[in-house]
Amino acid sequence: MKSILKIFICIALCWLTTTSSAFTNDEVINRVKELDTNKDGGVSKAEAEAGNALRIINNFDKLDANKDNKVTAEEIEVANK
Ligand SMILES: [Ca+2]
Ligand SMILES: [Ca+2]
Repeated sequence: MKSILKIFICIALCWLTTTSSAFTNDEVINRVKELDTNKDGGVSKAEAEAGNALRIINNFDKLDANKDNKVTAEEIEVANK
């Protein structure tokens, strides 16, 4: 009975870690589109805050590789690698 519980916990942990890791490209693109309310192709800090995108807000300076004050899907993908 105990070993079954262990296996179950292991599966649950594995599932959690894989799903909470990097988004797939499609998810990133869709998320950026959703957040990019002025449709300039990138997410500004204000847009990230409006959409409550904590991952982007917390890592904004790191994600914005070309320092144009907006984060594009490409920049997020590069940072995820
Ligand atoms: Ca924008
Ligand atoms: Ca940028």
